Amino acid sequence: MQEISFIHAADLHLDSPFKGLAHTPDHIFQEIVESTFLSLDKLVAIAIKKAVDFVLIVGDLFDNEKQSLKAQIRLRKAFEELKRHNIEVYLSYGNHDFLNGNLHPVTYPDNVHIFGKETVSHFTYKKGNETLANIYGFSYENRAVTDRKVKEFKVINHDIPFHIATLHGSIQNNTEHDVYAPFQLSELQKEPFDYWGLGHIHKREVLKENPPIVYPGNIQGRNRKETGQKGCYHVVLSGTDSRLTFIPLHTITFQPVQVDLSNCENLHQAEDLIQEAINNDREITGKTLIDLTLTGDSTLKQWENTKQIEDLIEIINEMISRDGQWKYIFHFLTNIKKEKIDVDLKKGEHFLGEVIRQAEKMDLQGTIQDLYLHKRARRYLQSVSSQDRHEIKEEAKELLLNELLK
Ligand SMILES: [Mn+2]
Repeated sequence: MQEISFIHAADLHLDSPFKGLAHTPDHIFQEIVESTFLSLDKLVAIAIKKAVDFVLIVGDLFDNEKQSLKAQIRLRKAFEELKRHNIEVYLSYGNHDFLNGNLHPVTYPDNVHIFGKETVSHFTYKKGNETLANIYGFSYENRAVTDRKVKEFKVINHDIPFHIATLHGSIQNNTEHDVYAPFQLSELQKEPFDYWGLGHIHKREVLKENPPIVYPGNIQGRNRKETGQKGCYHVVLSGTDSRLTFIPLHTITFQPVQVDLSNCENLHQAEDLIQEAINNDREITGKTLIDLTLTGDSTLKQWENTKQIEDLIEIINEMISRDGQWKYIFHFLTNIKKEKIDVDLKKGEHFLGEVIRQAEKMDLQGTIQDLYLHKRARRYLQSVSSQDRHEIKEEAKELLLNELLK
């Protein structure tokens, strides 16, 4: 029976600058900066180990459209290594590395097939004399593709056993990412493709199983929103079924950890509880950047105001970051349990009551809109979810009340 096997990856974001993590210790930051490249090396190693027919990379190979020279060279070496093992590569560029932004012309070895236009086209994959698959795709020529590219995907030559579509874009109702090349699930099922290899959304998700419609997610998390294991899919298609295996490629994970310090009387106990939570968290295995949330009451608030929590985290970090398999708390926030005072104050016909009422009415979106419309700033900003907005407002309110009630 005919069979093909391949690796499906997307969103490598090579040479991501990780600017927000520059405050981590030097040896850790060096590893963070190198992490996207190490994940690429792992991808190559796994493709060789599994002896796949080809590798699909569906957009955003580079973090920036200017395409860093270092990333290009590392990628070229990776492709050369795959060529030595007779593995083909089919790639397209996405919104982060759109074609017209590239500064350094680059020639990859001839096992690499690039979708060089914004119109959907295809390559035919042959194994020896046997024609096995058509692979379809397109690249972003400019930063945004808002057309419904899905309409251009048509199966060509039904005599070929496998048809694989690649698309860098978002399912229509996605609110967390910019919506590019939007599609609805039903649209992807109109043509008889055997596999939809998607890219753009950094969270791994199998949208549909038969035939598979898959976001592999990125290969290395880049910030506290990109948590957990990251990697690619190893896919085997045969005439009758499809087998998908997720393969982790990340070098470092981002992991949220929550610790409740409500019943904690002193900082020694707090230290114990935090260490314990980190040690017992089964999600934390290798090198991990920890995003810590501490819940507590007025005692925690006090420790925060006197910067003792910051000191404590620094001490813990010193202990957990030395090891080869280091861990590091790179970000923390406190979640002070609402006390009843808030509710009572809100009703009051006085200044504090007015502050609370105004804070709750405040239109945050309107306040920050200018920043999001700013030509340069908006490129660096992530969208603010309604949850984020709520948290920002709550934090601001808390801050005001604390200062006023001192
Ligand atoms: Mn991306």
